Amino acid sequence: MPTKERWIFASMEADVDAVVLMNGTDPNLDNSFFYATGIPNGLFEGCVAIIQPKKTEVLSSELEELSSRTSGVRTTVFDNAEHRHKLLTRRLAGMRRIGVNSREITHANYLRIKKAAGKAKIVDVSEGLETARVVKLPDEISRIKKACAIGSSVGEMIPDLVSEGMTETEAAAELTYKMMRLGATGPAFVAGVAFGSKSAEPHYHPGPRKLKRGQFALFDYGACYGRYVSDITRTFTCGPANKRQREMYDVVLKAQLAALDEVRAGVHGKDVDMAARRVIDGSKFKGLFIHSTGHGIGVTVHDPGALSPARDMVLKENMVLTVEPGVYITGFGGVRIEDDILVTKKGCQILTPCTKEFREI
Ligand SMILES: [Mn+2]
Repeated sequence: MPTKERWIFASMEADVDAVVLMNGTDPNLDNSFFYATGIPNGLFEGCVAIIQPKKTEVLSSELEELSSRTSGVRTTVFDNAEHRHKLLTRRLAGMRRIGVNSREITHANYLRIKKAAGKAKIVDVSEGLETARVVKLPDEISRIKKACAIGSSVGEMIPDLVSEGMTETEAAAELTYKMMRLGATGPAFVAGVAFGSKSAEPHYHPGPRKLKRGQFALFDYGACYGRYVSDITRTFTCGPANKRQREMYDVVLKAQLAALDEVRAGVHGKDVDMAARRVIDGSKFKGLFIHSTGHGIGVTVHDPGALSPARDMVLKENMVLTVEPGVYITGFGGVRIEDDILVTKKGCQILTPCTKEFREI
């Protein structure tokens, strides 16, 4: 397997001497900084990673020195912004072309790098970084698998953790608590727990709404482990489902299984999307699947990579993607079923094997 540095440079078309990634203040951090360095801990505000084909160096603040050093990355500590500028200027001296990640750098930091780079040309390598990030290396896959295993285990527990009368925020807290008790280093994002008609909003944040009998209860959540995440969705009804709820669930499950069946290296992402969309659009819920079928996961919940009619991509071995069709009826509710998968030569490995048979709370 190639080193992370080799992998990054092999994925870029641009010929650069180094890639310089510089974090702003939280939340304006460059996710590729954490991707490239692999450092699992710390915040790294204002820190810089200099990636070259054979070495990576982090210019770290004192606050992150231990996190950086214990991860095995070559580390130099700066005292203040002026010292950081001196160190960076020295490191970039003699280079002709320097890559930056235009998609995640702040404008202020771009100007700082430009100043330190002197006469060197600044090149945008964000596309190459995305190409690198979409196919996962073994260490990344092992962290994602751990995050997925935790999310999947908690998915099995949902009917025991959540009950009628509980609020969405209480249910989100229960899921988050269980994930961290199982070793997650945090939640991947605020658990999207949506009851009743709110389940028709795919990016809903939990509120004070109480679960009532007869409602949908949708749980979209994930664990974070060593900076890598999982993203899983399961939908239930509180008490027995009515006919329409059950029809929605069965169509979404059928669509999800059809999409999973399509996945293997060499297939187009838009064809996987189409496999799910065909099932839904061939049912009475035509037109109610309002997003794409999946996206990459990694150091972010929406990592590069898509199973979408709009952004096509040929699947490769070791991509990690979500497969998550849904049906949404405004004012009534929604159903989504989401798994995380590892693309293999002949198909895929489901990393979140939690039950998908229809379940009640
Ligand atoms: Mn997702």
